[in-house]
Amino acid sequence: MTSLDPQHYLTPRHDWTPADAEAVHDLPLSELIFLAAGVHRARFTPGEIEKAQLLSIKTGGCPEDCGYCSQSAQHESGVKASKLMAVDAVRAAARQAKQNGAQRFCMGAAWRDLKDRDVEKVCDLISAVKDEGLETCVTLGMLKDGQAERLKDAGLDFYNHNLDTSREFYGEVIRTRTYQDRLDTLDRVRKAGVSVCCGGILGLGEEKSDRIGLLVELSHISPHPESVPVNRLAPIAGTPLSGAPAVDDLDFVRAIATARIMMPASVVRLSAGRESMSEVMQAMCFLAGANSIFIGEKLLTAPNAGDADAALMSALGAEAAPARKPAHV
Ligand code: SAM
Ligand code: DTB
Ligand code: SF4
Repeated sequence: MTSLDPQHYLTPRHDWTPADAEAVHDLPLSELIFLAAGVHRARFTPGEIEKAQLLSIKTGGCPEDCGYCSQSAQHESGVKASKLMAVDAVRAAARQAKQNGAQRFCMGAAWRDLKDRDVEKVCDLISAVKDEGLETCVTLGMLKDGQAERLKDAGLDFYNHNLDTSREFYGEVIRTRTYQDRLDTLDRVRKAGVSVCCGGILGLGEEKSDRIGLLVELSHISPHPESVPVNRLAPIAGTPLSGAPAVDDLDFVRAIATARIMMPASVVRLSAGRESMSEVMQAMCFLAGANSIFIGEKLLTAPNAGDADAALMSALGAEAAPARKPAHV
């Protein structure tokens, strides 16, 4: 019998089975959201939403074949490849992000993996962003032993590396790197003492069981990722998945609520795809326990909600503040 008492879920668990997760996911929607909201308020200050700003520091020309991505050299998305940005331009973008209310600055590079020759350059970018008084995050593809330690020494707080979908569906989306490759990189990040940002994408053409499978895999990472981005596919013309059926709004809300319940201490980010969501749908996601967003006009290459967020935050009466955990847990 699935408990409807939030207390039952407050201690992070790593033994979730697909059946346990499905039982939560399939609760009547009002029970599911009420439960998720209970877990959320027990572990965080409700109404506080963390704000992160993305910047693509090296765009396009990526050798990987991720079926959703505008930056793969294997797809005709029209995104032009560019070189790694210079420190001054990144510093200026970080300063602007801070003025716009961001607490974290996330830099993404369209690389399969981090090459040793680029490590020092990326370290300089991390140090510059840190100097501006922001939390730092990078997403640079796969890491080798020793690299995460060097990034940490430069001031890195978070490393983003997503599992994207379930283990079973993964091969339909990406063929150039394995699920295990991703888990190995996440392990290196953790061992270096860098916080883990790891989530996935809904709307790739997956089944409900794949959405549940993704959440189960994330919950088996120990400790749970500190940050769990849940993206809705931003469909990009020219990519193999541009025509994938959109995930139903309420199914998306169910996934957010299930993530909140299964990973009670993690910050759950309502990530890509918000510009295609109504205010009401986003409000349901926050009620269901999402407590972080990307701000600004642009994600990496795709548009983001931008100016619409001021109205959204005001309509929600939400605080532009870090998603803080209460002291008693
Ligand atoms: N190249 C690095 C990597 O893949 O690890 C970092 C950048 S990559 C763009 C980071 C993540 O963004 C992907 O793992 C995926 O989950 C998400 N993403 C990329 N394109 C997306 C899209 N069109 N819609 C939603 N999420 C997307
Ligand atoms: C994540 O999970 N979502 C962000 C961030 N991590 C790097 C990226 C979203 C990318 C959306 C598509 C684009 O801008 O190209
Ligand atoms: Fe490359 Fe990352 Fe895009 Fe995959 S998601 S094609 S690794 S930039």
